[in-house]
Amino acid sequence: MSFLCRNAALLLKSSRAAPALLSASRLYSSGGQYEYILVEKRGDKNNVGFIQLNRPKALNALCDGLMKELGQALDAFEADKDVGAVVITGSERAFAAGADIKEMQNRTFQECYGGNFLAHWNRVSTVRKPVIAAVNGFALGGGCELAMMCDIIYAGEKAQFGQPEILLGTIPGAGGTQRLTRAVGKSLAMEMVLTGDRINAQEAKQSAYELTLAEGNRLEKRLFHSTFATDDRKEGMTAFVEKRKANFQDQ
Ligand code: CO8
Repeated sequence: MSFLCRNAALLLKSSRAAPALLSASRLYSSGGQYEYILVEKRGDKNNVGFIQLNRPKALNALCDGLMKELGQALDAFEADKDVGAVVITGSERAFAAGADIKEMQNRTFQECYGGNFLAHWNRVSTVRKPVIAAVNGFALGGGCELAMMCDIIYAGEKAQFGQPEILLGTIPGAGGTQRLTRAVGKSLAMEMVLTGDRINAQEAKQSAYELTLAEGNRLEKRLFHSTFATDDRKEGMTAFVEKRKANFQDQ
C-alpha cells in the first residue's frame, strides 16, 4: 500500500459527466441491489470497477450492511473478466469516518469475541485485482484501515487520515496498528494510535517516504553491525588486506 497525493478529482468525477456509463451502473445496481454503495464500470474501455461509499449523512460510517455490500461488489468485479482494477471512493467530505459507532455501541464482549465480529471486513485485502482507494475528507478508524487495505491510495487535498479509536476507549481492529506502521513508520503510527491525532495527505506521503526509509536504514545498520559477530566477516576483510581469496566457512 502506498500513499499518493495526486489530484483525486479524476477518480472522483461524478457519473453525471459520463452518461454512457450510467447504463453500466444500472447493470450492477439493478433491482435495488445496493443500498449503501454506488457501483458502476468506468473508463474508456469500461474496465475499471468503481465503487462509491454512499452514506453521506453518516459520513460513510461503515455499517454492517455497507461492508456486506462492498464485499458483494468486490466479488462481482473479481469475477468479471472485463474488469482490470477496482477503485473505492467516498465523497469529498468523507471517504469513511470509521466503523459505525452507533451499531457497535451496545455490543458485548461475548458477542464480539464469540461471533468473530466484523471478520468479513478484510475482503478488500484479498481481492486479486489491483484495488485503488481514492480518498478525500475523513478516513478515520475503520475508514483509514479500509483505505490501507487497498493496494494504492490516491489522497486528495482534503484527505485526513487517523486512528481515533483511543478516543472511544477501543483500538484499531482491522489492521490499523499493522498497516499504519508500515505506511507511515512506527513512530508516527504510535503517535496517531495513542493520541487519535490525524494527518493530512502531504504528511502521510512525506512520512511514508521518510520514516520507512529511516527505519530501513536503522535495521540495515544493525544487521551490518551483526556481521561483526561472524568469523566470515573477519575472514573476508582479512583476505582482502592479505590480497588472497577468502575462505568462508558460513560461520
Ligand atoms: N459511526 C456512526 N456515525 C458516525 C460516525 C461513525 N464512525 N462518524 C460520524 N457519524 C455521524 C454522526 O453521528 C453524525 O450523525 P447525526 O447527524 O445523526 O448526529 C454525522 O455522521 C455527522 O457527523 P458529525 O456531526 O460528528 O460531523 P463533524 O463534521 O462535526 O465531525 C468527525 C466529523 C470528526 C468525523 C466526527 O463525526 C467523528 O469524530 N466521527 C467518529 C470518528 C471515529 O471515531 N471513527 C472511528 C470509529 S471506531 C472504528 O472505526 C473501529 C474499526 C474497527 C474495525 C474492526 C474490524 C474487525
